[in-house]
Amino acid sequence: MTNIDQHFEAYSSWRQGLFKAITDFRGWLQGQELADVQVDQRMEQILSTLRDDKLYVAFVAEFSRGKSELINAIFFASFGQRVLPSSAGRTTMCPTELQYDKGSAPHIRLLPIETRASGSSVSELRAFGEEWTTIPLDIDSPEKVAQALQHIAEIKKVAKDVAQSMGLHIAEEETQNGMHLTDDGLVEVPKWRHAIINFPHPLLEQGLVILDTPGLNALGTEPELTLSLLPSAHAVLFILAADAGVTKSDIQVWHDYIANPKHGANKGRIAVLNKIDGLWDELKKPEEIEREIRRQMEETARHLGIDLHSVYPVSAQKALLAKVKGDKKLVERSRILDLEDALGQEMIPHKRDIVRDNTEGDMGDLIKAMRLLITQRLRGVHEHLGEIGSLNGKNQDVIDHMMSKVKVDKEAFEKSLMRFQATRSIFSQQTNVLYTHLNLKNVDRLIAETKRDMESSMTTGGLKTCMTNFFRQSQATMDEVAKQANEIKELMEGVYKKFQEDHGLTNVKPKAFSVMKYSRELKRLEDKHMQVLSGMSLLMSEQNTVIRKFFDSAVGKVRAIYAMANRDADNWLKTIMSPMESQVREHQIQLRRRLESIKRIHKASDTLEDRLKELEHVRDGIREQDKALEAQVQSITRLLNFESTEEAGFAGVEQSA
Ligand SMILES: Nc1nc2c(ncn2[C@@H]2O[C@H](COP(=O)(O)OP(=O)(O)OP(=O)(O)O)[C@@H](O)[C@H]2O)c(=O)[nH]1
Ligand SMILES: [Mg+2]
Repeated sequence: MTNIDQHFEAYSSWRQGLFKAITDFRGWLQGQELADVQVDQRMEQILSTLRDDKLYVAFVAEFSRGKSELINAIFFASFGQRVLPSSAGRTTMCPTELQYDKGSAPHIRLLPIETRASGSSVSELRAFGEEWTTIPLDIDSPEKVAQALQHIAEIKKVAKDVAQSMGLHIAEEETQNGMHLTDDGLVEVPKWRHAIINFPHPLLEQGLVILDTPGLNALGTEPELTLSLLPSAHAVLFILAADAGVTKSDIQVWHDYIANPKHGANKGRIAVLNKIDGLWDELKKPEEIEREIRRQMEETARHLGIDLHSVYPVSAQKALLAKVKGDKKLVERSRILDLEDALGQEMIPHKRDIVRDNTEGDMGDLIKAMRLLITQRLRGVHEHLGEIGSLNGKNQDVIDHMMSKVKVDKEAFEKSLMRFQATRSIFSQQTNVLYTHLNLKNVDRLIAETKRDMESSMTTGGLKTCMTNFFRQSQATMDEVAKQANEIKELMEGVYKKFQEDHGLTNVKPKAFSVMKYSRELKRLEDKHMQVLSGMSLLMSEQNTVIRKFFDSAVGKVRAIYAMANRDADNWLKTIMSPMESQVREHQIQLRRRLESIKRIHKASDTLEDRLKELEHVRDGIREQDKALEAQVQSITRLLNFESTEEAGFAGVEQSA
């Protein structure tokens, strides 16, 4: 087991424990008839997010720094040989995702570069199998696997205008970034745009997704990668090579795609100084070599503006060799284990916190609703008990009187119910307004307008204004959404309050709908784009590329933000009504029960004692339920606070370390 495996296992067992606890809770709620359809649906949602939970780790660098070799060394040494192609010069020609879906046989899927011309993004094309070339992988033969994966390195020659129509940047000179020209006047371009490898591997099976990227040349050409895949990765490894030193273009990649200048803290970002074996000069003393490594680490840290301890010196090549040969000394000398440990420590807690926060929020709502329901039931029984108890020794007249009182209560409640139904129609009118703001059609209209304006804009400044406007309007719509959501909340607050006053229902405050998350995401996108643009001095011929990039990435993301807001608003609207509805339903049942009891006593078909006993029995049952609920909640809360697994997980790591 490697260090990564241990971190991952601790995380996986935590996640599985949580999954089991929530599944048990769900079963219990069903058994107790505490869960209605809506509660059950929400539990299912929470569970399914926990189930197909993915963890992304990306490898980014200039070409030939050893990204692919490092992936081989960290994750695929047990395969006994190099899995991903790694060689001098530009090797990986397209972004490559390694993952494992047990549902399909091992294979590699390749998206032809020509699909760039269609204007569809990679994420849009994921769902269209016929666009991809799929090649099965024969896992029993490492040679055949390595051979099949050579496709990632394939290039092809196309005419200049074809390359341009695909939005690829052509380098005029050998030293420039971009696609190279050949002697016959053609352009060498990657054959594939994106690759997805379905590969059986224990970590991949548990939800790890590894992203290998080509050097900067291609990075710059697929904006989806830099603006969507990388920012959402739970860990990004940035690789430098000791033989090349820190070059200008390394620094550029770091600043443009990885470092987060705003927040200073580069959470989940790790810098690797690879190829330290190049410094293992046999004629030098170990201290001298160590000093040289340290000097390079310091230089790296200084150039990247990070802490010295955040730079991990390794030799990917020697690590792979050592692991394959089982050479412990060399594994140690390659320093790969320190890096693996750091990777585990950066990425897994980061991911775990995200999962915890989401689950905690969703479960918190559910638990609150369940507690409320039990409190209400308990109070109902107490009132009922009091009422029956007071009948003791009373004559028929008093009982008659009481019965008519309950009847009056019931009628009053039914009238309120009618009012409640009327509010529902106002509620649905208001929600329609909310949905109109969030309608994707409006976003699409804004997108079309922006595109038109950008295309007719003649200057870099003009483009900037168009982009700023686009983001400003997207933000303004979010503000409208916030206003409308607040109105709905106030409406519901009024309804809740009236019910409480009239019928003594429990005090429930409807939750607010916050758009902060989306606004922040919009702002982040805006900053990112403005930053990219500000670093450019554009020639007219490059403007089209910028527009394309913008539409490929930012616009798709804004659309996705809106889609997410739509879904969340949908959930919110459901939750805002449901506590009220379940309370009303409960109250109705209780009123019916009270009436029934008194009726029976009135008709002398039941004795008072029998009735009291029965109610006490019901009350005790609810108390038991309450206790059981708290026990379940406690075990879930403990898991969410990492209490039990934290101990188990880290003890495990320490023992074997
Ligand atoms: N000496 C030495 N060479 C290494 C090491 N890691 C990688 N290399 C070599 O460096 C070259 C580039 O490695 P790759 O893994 O292809 O680099 P990459 O970053 O994936 O490059 P692209 O795919 O072109 O972006 C290959 O010839 C590797 O054998 C190392 O630790 N030491
Ligand atoms: Mg590579």
